[in-house]
Amino acid sequence: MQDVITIGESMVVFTPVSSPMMRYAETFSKNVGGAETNVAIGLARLGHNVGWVSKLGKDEFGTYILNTVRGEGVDVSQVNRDPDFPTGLYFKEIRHADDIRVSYYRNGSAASNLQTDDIDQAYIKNAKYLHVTGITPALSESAYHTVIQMMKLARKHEVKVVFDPNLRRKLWSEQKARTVLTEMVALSDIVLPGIEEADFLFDEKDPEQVADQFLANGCETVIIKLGEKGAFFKTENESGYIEGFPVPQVIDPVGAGDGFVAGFLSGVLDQLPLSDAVKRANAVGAMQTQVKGDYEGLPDQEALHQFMFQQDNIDV
Ligand code: KDG
Repeated sequence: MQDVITIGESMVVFTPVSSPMMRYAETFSKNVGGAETNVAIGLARLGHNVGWVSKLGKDEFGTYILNTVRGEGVDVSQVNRDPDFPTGLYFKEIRHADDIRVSYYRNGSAASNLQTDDIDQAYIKNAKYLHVTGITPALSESAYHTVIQMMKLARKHEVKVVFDPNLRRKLWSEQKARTVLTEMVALSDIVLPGIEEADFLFDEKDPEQVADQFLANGCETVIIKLGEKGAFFKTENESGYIEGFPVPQVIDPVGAGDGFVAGFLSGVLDQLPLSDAVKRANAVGAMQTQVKGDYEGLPDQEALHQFMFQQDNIDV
């Protein structure tokens, strides 16, 4: 039985090394990126059982991603290899920590060919949580149907659905994004939008007001990510702001939101009070910003406890 399963595309990410700009770079580093595997890896490092549902090309890059994710302790038994479509790629220019530019080469990728037939209902039924993001439905019509089907099956089997909108404007139109992400909110138990995403969906910038909109749409728990300021959480019975952890300098912000989700789910799985789960989320998100790479900064249990202990002692 998995604590959490997730579905989505992972890509090989190339980052210019010799110059931050792709047009001048002669060398690139090669890593793995993908919001869903970032979350899965974060959870696995914190000691949870987690599985990933996806498709990869039957190519060298597909093998590289599969080996990397498997090596992090994630169950990859539900990842199919497709000989007819390539593994997706993306390039990440870190011109500055506040100016990250992403170029996708994922149109027609193996994962964008995800189909409802790729889903094993028993795998969903045996999980505690299903994690999905708003990236997967933006990949293609069939990927959209697959992720929606998975959410519906999870609900049918009383598996909690955890949704991070992860709005990626480069992948689809605003109108389509708003329609589909709103549909996904209504199929979710726990939602973790960034404040800009919450505003995008409900035209409301105030965390407390916009949280109510998610609850009115049927979600049980909403956690609004506020970046370095921390987060605001709300359920029918409780709510509150939880301060973020200060970091000396952001090295690479990509993956911080995924780290936040991994930290939160880890706290929930460890049966922490909600406010402590959000505190753990803030810590994991902050730690992920300290290392270059989409998931590389995600801590194991020991590193997390050390970071939180140090920060708590600075506060007193
Ligand atoms: O949240 C981080 C992701 O955005 C990154 O790892 C790559 O999945 C990715 C995407 O679609 O941008």
